Amino acid sequence: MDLLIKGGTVVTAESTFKADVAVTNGKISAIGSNLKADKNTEVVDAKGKLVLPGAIDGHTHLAMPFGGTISTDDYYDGTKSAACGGTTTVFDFILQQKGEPMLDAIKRRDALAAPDAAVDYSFHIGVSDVTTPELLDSMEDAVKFGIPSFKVFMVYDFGVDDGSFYQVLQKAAKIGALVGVHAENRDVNNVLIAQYLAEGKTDAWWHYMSKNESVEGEADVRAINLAKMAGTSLYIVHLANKQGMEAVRAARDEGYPIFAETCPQYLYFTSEVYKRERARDFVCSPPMKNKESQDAIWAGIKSGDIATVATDHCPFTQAEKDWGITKPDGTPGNFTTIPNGCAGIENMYPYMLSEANKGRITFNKAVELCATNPSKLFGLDYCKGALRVGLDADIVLYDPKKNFTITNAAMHGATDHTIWEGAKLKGYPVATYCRGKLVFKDGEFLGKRGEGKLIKCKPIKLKTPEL
Ligand code: DUC
Ligand code: ZN
Ligand code: ZN
Repeated sequence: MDLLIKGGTVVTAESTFKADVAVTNGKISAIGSNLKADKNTEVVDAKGKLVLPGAIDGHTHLAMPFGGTISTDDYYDGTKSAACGGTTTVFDFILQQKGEPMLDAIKRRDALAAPDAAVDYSFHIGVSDVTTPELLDSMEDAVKFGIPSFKVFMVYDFGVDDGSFYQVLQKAAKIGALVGVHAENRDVNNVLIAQYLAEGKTDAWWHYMSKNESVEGEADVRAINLAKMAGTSLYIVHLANKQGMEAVRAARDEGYPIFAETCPQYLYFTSEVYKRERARDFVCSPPMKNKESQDAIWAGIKSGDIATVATDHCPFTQAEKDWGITKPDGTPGNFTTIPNGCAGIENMYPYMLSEANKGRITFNKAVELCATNPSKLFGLDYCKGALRVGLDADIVLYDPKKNFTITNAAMHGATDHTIWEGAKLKGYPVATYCRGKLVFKDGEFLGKRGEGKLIKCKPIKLKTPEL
C-alpha cells in the first residue's frame, strides 16, 4: 500500500460514509474502517475532510484557435489549473480540419497534449467535414482507438448543416459513439448580427441578444428531433436556456436517451453581466441567459434532467477581449470581434461543492454531476469517476470549513483575469491526487508537465435516459 487516507468522510454519487481509502500502484486498493498501513505507506489524516472522486471536466478548449487567436491556456496551464480545482481528467475538443480523417485529427492533437498534460485527459472530436463516405467512416476508427465521442456545431463557420449532423447521428448509432451538440441557430444568429451592427449596436449586450434564449432553444429542439429521427442518443453541451431544458425533460420523459450538460457560469451569472463595464470579458457562446432560464437549469439539476456540469473553459486575455472595442489592426471592433470564451477549469468543482455546502444540492449530487455521470456518459467508468476498489486513485480532499474568495491571483492558469473574481465559496479542495500522485496541496500545484496520460474510452451505447 502506497497511500492511506485515514478518517475522512467518503462521498460518492450514491452515499456518504466514514472510511479509510487505500491506494496501491495508482489504484484504489481498499475502502473500509481501520485499514492498516504497511511500513512504507504514507498516511494522510483526513479527519474533518470530505474524500471525493476527482472531477472530470467533460468540456474544455485548451490551446484552441478561435477568433483570430489561440485560447490562453495550453495543455500544461489548463491541466495545472484543473488539478488545483480538484479536476483530475479533462476532455478537450479536437477540431477536425477539412478533409482530415478522425484518427489523424486525434494524433495531431495528442502530439500537443501528451508532452504537456499534468492530469489525465481524453478528447471529443469536433466534426467539421463528413462530406465523403471515407471521412464519415473514419469515425469508426476513432471509436476503435478509444475516442467514441463527437461534437457537432450548429453555429460558426466550421459548424455543419443539419444533413451532415443527421449523418453523424446515424453513424454514431451504428458504431457505439455519442454525439454532442453546440446548439444555436446559425442563420438567425447571423441575421440578428447584421441587423444590430447596421443599427450601430456594437457592445457585448448585443452578443447576448443575437444569441438569445430562443436562438439557443430552437436549435435544442431541432437537435433533439434529429436524434429521435436517427434513433440515437444525444448530448447537448452547455445548455443554458429554459426552452431547451423543457425539451430535454420532455424527451427524457418519453424515454429517449437525451442528456444535457450545463456550466457553472450559467448557474451563477445571468445576462445582466452584459451590462457591466467589462461586459466583453463575459462573452462566451452560448452567452449567459436570463434569470428564468437560470432557474429552469437549476430545476433541471434537481430533477436529474441535467446529467453533467462541465466548464467550456476557453480563456482569452483582456487585451484580446478588448478587440470588441478596437480590433488588432486599429479599426473599431464590435461584439463579433471578441474571442468567445471564459476561464473556468479551476472553478467548477469548488463552485458546485460550495453550492452543496450551502445546502442547495447534496454533496452526492455534486459528485454525480462533476465526476460519476461524465465517466458513465463518455465510456470511462471502467477506470474513473468514482471511489471504488480497482479504479484510478483520482481523489480530492475537501475542507468544508475553508472559505475561499476567487481571485485571478489565486488561480493557476495563464490568463490575466477571471469572470469569477470576488465570488465567495464555502469550503474548498485542499489536496488532489491523480492516479495516487499528489498534484495539488494547500493552494500549491505539485504536479508535473507530461505526467497526465491519454485515457481511452469504451464505445458508448446509451439506450435509455438512465445512466
Ligand atoms: N464557445 C465559446 O465560448 N468558446 C469556444 C467555443 C464555444 O463554442
Ligand atoms: Zn460549444
Ligand atoms: Zn465549448
